[in-house]
Amino acid sequence: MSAVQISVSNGVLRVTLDRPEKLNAIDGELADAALAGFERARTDDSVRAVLLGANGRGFCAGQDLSDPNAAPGKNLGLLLERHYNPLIRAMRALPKPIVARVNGVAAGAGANLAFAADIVIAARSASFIESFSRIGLVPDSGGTWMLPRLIGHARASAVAMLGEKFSAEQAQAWGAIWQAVDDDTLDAVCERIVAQLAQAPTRALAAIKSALRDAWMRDLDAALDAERELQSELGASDDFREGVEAFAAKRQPSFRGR
Ligand code: T3D
Repeated sequence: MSAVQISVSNGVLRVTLDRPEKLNAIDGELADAALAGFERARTDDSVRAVLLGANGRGFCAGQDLSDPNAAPGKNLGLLLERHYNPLIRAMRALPKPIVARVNGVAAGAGANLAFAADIVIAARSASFIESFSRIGLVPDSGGTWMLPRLIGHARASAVAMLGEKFSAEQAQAWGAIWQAVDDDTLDAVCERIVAQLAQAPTRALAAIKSALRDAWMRDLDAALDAERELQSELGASDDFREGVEAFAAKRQPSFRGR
């Protein structure tokens, strides 16, 4: 049985971590299977949005600390290069939106996996912990890059150095996630959002994702230039034509992602 379940329906590809007995801790197999899911999302034209979730009581406990490949003395940099970095790169480069459904604790690389999604919804009972410093490591999986951008340097320093758990509500208040929702509404909220994204103008969402991501490295002039280029492309898209026609006709648009 695979450590990750992958399925596609109604334009949504679901990547579901499935090692519940280990709180979905990441080993090489799980990381590779998740990467294969995002690769399929990239190449399958029927996929217009991704839902990243997990089975069991936790979202993901980060690196499987019982994995001999990650034991003290091993070259962890190689492990990152082989498994974690390709996964985070694939998520950030995917020209389709990713919704993360965080149902319980998200620790270490598990937290940063969630933060690499475009929209993060967490159950109110869920929590996040940058647990790396507790075992003598630095936040990886993009954490050092993502955290200060999401929550600011002061909070990023504290959560990374202290390694204290913070709640879904705290994560929302800090801007690390989009929403903390009542536990019994988590599925409904995630399904509604991912279904909406799967009906949205996919090329525009891809442009929004890349423009926002790249803006973190650009000055205003470069961002204005990038917006000009993207808008030139989108202005010629079928979905823009449909959006404008639907607006004029006072009807709901039917976007096809083209
Ligand atoms: O190779 C490298 O190391 C480089 C890459 C690093 C990336 C990283 O992610 S480093 C960070 C690794 N993760 C952690 O340090 C988190 C360790 N886990 C915890 O701190 C806690 O378990 C949690 C906060 C995640 C959850 O706490 P709690 O109280 O809800 O559950 P628990 O009782 O601690 O854990 C439940 C079971 O899951 C338990 O097993 P048992 O005793 O029932 O047989 C526990 O050992 C196991 N488990 C939890 N986390 C991991 C794990 N097993 C393996 N690896 C884990 N990360």
